[in-house]
This record gives sequence, structure tokens and C-alpha cells, in this order.
Amino acid sequence: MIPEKKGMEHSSPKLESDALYPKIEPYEYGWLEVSPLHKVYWEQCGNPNGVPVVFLHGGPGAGAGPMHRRFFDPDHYRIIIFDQRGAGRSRPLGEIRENTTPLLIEDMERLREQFGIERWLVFGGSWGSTLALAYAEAHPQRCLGLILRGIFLCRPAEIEWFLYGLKAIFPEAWRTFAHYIPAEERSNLLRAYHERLMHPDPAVHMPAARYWGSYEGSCSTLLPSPDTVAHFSSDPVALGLARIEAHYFTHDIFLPPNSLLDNIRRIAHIPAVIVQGRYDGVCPIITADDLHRAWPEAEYIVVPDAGHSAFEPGIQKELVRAANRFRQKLQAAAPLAST
Ligand code: STX
Repeated sequence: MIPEKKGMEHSSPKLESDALYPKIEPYEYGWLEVSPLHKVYWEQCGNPNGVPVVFLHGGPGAGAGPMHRRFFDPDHYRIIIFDQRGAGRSRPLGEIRENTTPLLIEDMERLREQFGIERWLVFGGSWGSTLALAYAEAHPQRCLGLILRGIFLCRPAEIEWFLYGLKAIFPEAWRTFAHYIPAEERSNLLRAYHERLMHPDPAVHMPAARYWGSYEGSCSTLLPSPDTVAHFSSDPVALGLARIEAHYFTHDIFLPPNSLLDNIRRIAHIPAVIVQGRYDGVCPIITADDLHRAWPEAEYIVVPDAGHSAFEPGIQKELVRAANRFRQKLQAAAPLAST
């Protein structure tokens, strides 16, 4: 019953691919002055009349990049990517004043209003999933759907895991990270790093930032990835990532304890997909499992052979598939969602 290949060549429907979309350039970009201090970089790619999707990067402080444009069908989506306060191309880089979760949520609302968008699909991994949940719970009526990856709720136990627990899986990377700090300060790595990272002298803050970025990069993939480590320990990326993470972790992300799970019913009706790597070291699957149990309405996809990064092969594939599946859903929901 196998059809003849010859006859199939012209008649078979185009097979849906789950690969990343080709490289694209923004059709528009700029900086939004969200306060006298902060300018937030934003860009728009894809179809200006398409269904809006906003991409939330990780960290906090990791910044976005050209690869993040490629999860979304550019014919269907109007892709909005921005660097959160103090991260990536936003200025000043690594600035922690006026930098809190509620302010990031306000920035998203300003961007949405500036672009005349009524509702958008929200896509975020890791810290991006944290911010996506916080945003959606504050503004559920603005969300067409949610695609979340490598779930991070930033609860004290998760921060403790990131700073100490990961030693069980990545002891070599952890030793390099921890032993940068003198033994007598090692019982509070967050405080020791925070102190150094916020020091005004680059000779003090830059080495600390490189160690922090290298540690996080080393623990982000299932298989060793020197490119990932090099990227996250390179000076500008490391400084934004390390400073802003240390700032947010020191303040328990500026939200009441457990508020993301406590308020989950506010968004239970929003169509959502959760993608989680079984062997995610940075954001262990127990957190995604907690979220899934609190929110059984959301589709939950565990990738059995993946770590943390969005570009782990199995994760990347599921994210593209999720964004592709939302095309049908959102066509009906928002045929001309943008102005
Ligand atoms: N940080 C969680 C987070 O958002 C504790 C994150 N973890 N790794 C990353 O982001 C990068 C791979 C983007 C560095």
C-alpha cells in the first residue's frame, strides 16, 4: 500500500516542517524611553499585518538575539522582540535601578500600546516564562495564548538550586563558579557575587560577571556547548545577565511569595503550551510539574532528551511546532489583530 513515489511528487501536500524559520531582519526597530533612566530596545519582524507575538528573553538580563526571530512563521506572525531593562541592546546595560518585575510588565504594556496591539501571543522561556506568567496574571485580557519553556517560578528553593544544588549535576562548572569567591564568603554566594557585580570598578565587576555567565552557560545544555558558554561569558552579555539576575534573585523577583502559582486561576482559560526538557539543570522539571498540576488545562510537553536551552534540538522543535499550531487557533481568534 506504499504509494509510488513518482506519483506523489507533484500531488503531496507540503510537509509541515518543525525546523527554525530562515534568518530574517527586522522591518522596524528602535528604543522606547520608558523612564528618564531606561531606554528599551525593540524590533518588529515578519508580517506587519500578522498575528502579534511578543518574545520574552531569559535571565533576567540575558537579552534577545537574531535566533529568537526564527521560532515564528514570518508570513503569519508580527514578531515583537525586546530587550528587558538593562539587558542586551537596552540602555544603560546592567542598570539595576528602577528595574523590577512590575516595571517590566509596565514596559510590555507600553510597547503593546505604542504598536496599537490589542492582544498578543506571549512566548517566553526560563525567566521569560516567569515574566510571561506574571504579565498574563496582571493582564489576562491582553493574552491570545502562552507558549512557555523551561519553567522558572523563581521561588527561593529554585534560586538555592541554581546557586548550590546544580553542583550535583555540574560539579566542575560549580567549583569554578563558587571558588572564585573566597571560602569564608561561600556560604552566601548570592551576596558575595552581588557585592562584586555591583562594584563600580570594572576590574571588580567584570571578572565576577564572566564567572557567573560561564557557569550559567555551562549548565544550560544537555551536551557540552562551548559556543553557549562563550556567548554567556562574553563581556556585555555576562554583565547584563549576572547583574540583573543577582538583583532580581536578591529581591525574590519583587513579587509576593508564590504569587505566580497562587494566581494561576486568573489565566486558566488562556490557551497555553508548556515545553520542558526532562534534564533541564538550570530549571529542573519539578517546577514545570508544579505548574502543570496547578494548571492542568495547559498542554504539557516533556522533551525526554533535552536540557534547558531553547535551542536544544528537541525543545526547539516543540517550540516551533507550538507556534505553528497556534496559527490555526489564532487565525479564528484574531484575523486582523493589529492595526
Ligand atoms: N536563569 C534562568 C534563565 O532565565 C536562572 C536562564 N537560564 N539560562 C538562560 O536563561 C540562558 C541560557 C539564556 C543564559
